[in-house]
Amino acid sequence: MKILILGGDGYLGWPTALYFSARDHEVYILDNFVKKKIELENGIKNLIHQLPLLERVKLWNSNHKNQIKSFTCDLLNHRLLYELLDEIKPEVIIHYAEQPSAPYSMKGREACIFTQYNNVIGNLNLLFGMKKYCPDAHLIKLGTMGEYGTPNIDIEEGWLDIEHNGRKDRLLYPKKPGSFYHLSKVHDSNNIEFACRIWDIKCTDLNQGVVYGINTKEIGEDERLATSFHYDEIFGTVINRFVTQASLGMDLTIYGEGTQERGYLNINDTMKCVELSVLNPAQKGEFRVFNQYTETFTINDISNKVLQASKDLKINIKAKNIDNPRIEQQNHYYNPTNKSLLNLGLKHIALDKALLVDLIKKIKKYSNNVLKDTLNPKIKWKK
Ligand code: USQ
Repeated sequence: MKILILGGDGYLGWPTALYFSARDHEVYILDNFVKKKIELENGIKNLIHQLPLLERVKLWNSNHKNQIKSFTCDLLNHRLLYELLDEIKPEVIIHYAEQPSAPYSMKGREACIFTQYNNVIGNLNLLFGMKKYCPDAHLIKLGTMGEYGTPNIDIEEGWLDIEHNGRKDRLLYPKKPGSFYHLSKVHDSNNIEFACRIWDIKCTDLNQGVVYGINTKEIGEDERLATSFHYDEIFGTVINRFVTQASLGMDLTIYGEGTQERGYLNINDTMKCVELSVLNPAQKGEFRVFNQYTETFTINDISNKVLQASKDLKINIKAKNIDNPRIEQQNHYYNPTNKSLLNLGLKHIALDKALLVDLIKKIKKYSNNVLKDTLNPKIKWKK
């Protein structure tokens, strides 16, 4: 299939490009490198020194007959985006090209507005471009489990059957997100659902949980193909931060009581979930939502697992509860479903001790690269 990956330079976009190229799909990448700009502006660096995208693509292409093609394009530049959609005529569009950090979006007015403008308008430009140039393409949009927040009822997959005053309807699930970033994804979901309804676009919105892991089978041990693993307070997700802290012999930073619960998945399972969505497309006019996580944990569950793995490696650390820089519910009900991907055959990787030991060992090799200062959370939800 002709697959266009938006945000193909990112933590997930790059391994997704390699995953589909290795499976003989025709892969096109598009990126505007804005994440790299945010890294520079905030003095953060990913763990492994990366080759620039074009060099990575060249390296991959030198060993594969199926060549990845890469373009620099900002989704905010709708004319260039339209030209590329017209030229490529993709059958599948996998959309990762958004500012992905909740803390960044809470830094202040400018970062918040950048996040929402970049994400929401970029996504709208894409929808208008698809309508005109590739109306039959299947849009696979990376949403987030954080769109739902932590409501006191079971979390369904995007939709909710409601009975109110004796009448029934199937409506979009009510959203209660916890940051301006998560809100941007809520706005995207609403805009896409409307576009499916009026223009017959087909979309799978993947409400993804918190991803962890450093590499995939295609990246293997070749660090020249490394993806952008972050451990800092802005782009580092909690498991990736904890294993980095463990590898440095530092105590784990539990925000607040650590009782907050979320859905998690391994980076390799992201690839599998996206592939299942590609191979089982939505229908024309359908706005389909899959909850893309494989296990749920509290922060305390995760820290206990990381502490046990550390003990095996003779790393003597503990977990420390620090003031939660975020405003989020600490003790809450959490019962989401992920049955759609399971029904399509998803078999998941478990977050077990062996996996964590391996991850800590891998990260330890790069401990000299870690900017320790960037591990401490400084961005607060409430000033
Ligand atoms: N947390 C800690 N200690 C840390 C870092 C985080 O206790 O050192 C806690 C946070 O308070 C939060 C939880 O870990 O309760 C998850 O935080 P996170 O930074 O790992 O993830 P989050 O900000 O929710 O965002 C990440 C991705 C985002 C994606 C989202 C999925 O950055 O792109 O949308 O995970 S979800 O959380 O399901 O919305």
